[in-house]
Amino acid sequence: MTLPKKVEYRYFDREVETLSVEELHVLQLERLQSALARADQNECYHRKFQEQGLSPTDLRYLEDLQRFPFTTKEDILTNYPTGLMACAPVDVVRYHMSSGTTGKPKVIPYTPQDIKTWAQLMARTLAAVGITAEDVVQNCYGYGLFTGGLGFHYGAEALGATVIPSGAGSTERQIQTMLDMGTTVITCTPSYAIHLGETLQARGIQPQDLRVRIGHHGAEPWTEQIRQRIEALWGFAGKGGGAYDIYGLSEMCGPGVATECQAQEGLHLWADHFIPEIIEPQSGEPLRPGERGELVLTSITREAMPLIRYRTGDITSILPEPCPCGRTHPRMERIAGRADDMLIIRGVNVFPSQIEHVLMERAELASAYLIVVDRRQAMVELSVQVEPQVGTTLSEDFQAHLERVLQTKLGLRCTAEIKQAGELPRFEGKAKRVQMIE
Ligand code: DLL
Repeated sequence: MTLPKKVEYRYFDREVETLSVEELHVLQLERLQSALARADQNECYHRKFQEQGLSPTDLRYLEDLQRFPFTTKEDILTNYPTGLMACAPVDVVRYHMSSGTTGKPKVIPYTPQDIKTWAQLMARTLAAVGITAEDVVQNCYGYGLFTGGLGFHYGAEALGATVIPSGAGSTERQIQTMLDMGTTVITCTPSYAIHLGETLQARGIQPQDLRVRIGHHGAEPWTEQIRQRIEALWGFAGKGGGAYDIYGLSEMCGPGVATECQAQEGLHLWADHFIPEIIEPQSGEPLRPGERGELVLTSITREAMPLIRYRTGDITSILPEPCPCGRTHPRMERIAGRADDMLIIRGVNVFPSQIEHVLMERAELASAYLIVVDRRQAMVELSVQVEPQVGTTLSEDFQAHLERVLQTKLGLRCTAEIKQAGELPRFEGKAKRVQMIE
């Protein structure tokens, strides 16, 4: 019998990452009190607190946070561009912007200290998946208003790794760069990791021709099946690495709020900077560890724009068991999707990630797919467009079979449409997997 290889867990700041829960709570309380005091200097927050008859000094225990009001995306947008800022404009050294689907973007200001904190958090995040100063990180997240590019860039530099700021897209150039420069880590969305991997395969480049051993992927939901596909395409396991999930949102800093560690059993949420709560999305009532609901985050070290009880819209749960890596920061399960991405089809709720889960279990299907929701008739119709892997011929009854499987697993009738290999869209940044026809 071969025993599984023992993982040597890496840390950036072991002391902080393994603080006892009591020590973590003491630190959180102290930081939360000053974050509330800081937020209270902002007119809008001050008014919100007053309306509830609260002042920052009313927070004596961590549990008191639940008495404070939620902050929503609408709060940021109605105070566009910088109405929620808690520092003087002269103290801002950078703005990022996160575009919603409609209208104005959310504007996120940073002080010099916010940039430093973020870089340190990202260095910690990268180290948690096994990246070291020896690594060559090819950063294929978009640079610019999106936080992915600069977030990974500063973090990798703070770790002492070598960064190639190659940005999103230009797949042929990305491949040449990784071959020539001996890239050992790629950072990009999971959908781009698939696209890049498929392109390598199509060019006849084998995993052993490359030194890439780690992929750090986030900015969009992805399933365990996609992880397995990425790891297989890139041959990560054979090189002692893997494909790891990283979570973040511009409002909190960008990437670096939570990451998987080498154990790949949930994402550690850095609780010395962010306090998580899980609530029932409709009622706002708190949920217990293990129960799935909306993630609410309070940033306790952000200077330029602290956010108190911010409703992220992301659906997850806090995992109650300790992690084998020894980190004490709470773990959350991978994000199932955003509450407002949930599809309600003829009364059945379904997340696109649940459909992805079913599709990606079929080895004969390529990783590209498109979910089409047709709302033109009173009866909403759901169809799923898929394509075979290159060089695979699907059996004649495949379509009917897939429709049956989807119906059984989702409890929902839906049509499967088979496209030609390579016909469906590929993505360089965040994938758009759902098309609405209204
Ligand atoms: O996507 C920050 C980021 C960049 C995270 C690179 C990871 C890697 P935003 O553009 O503001 O920021 O989008 C944030 O993306 O609320 C989630 O809905 C989604 N999201 C981010 N990471 C994940 C993930 C960046 N690992 C929004 N799994 C969030 C699922 C994710 N969804």
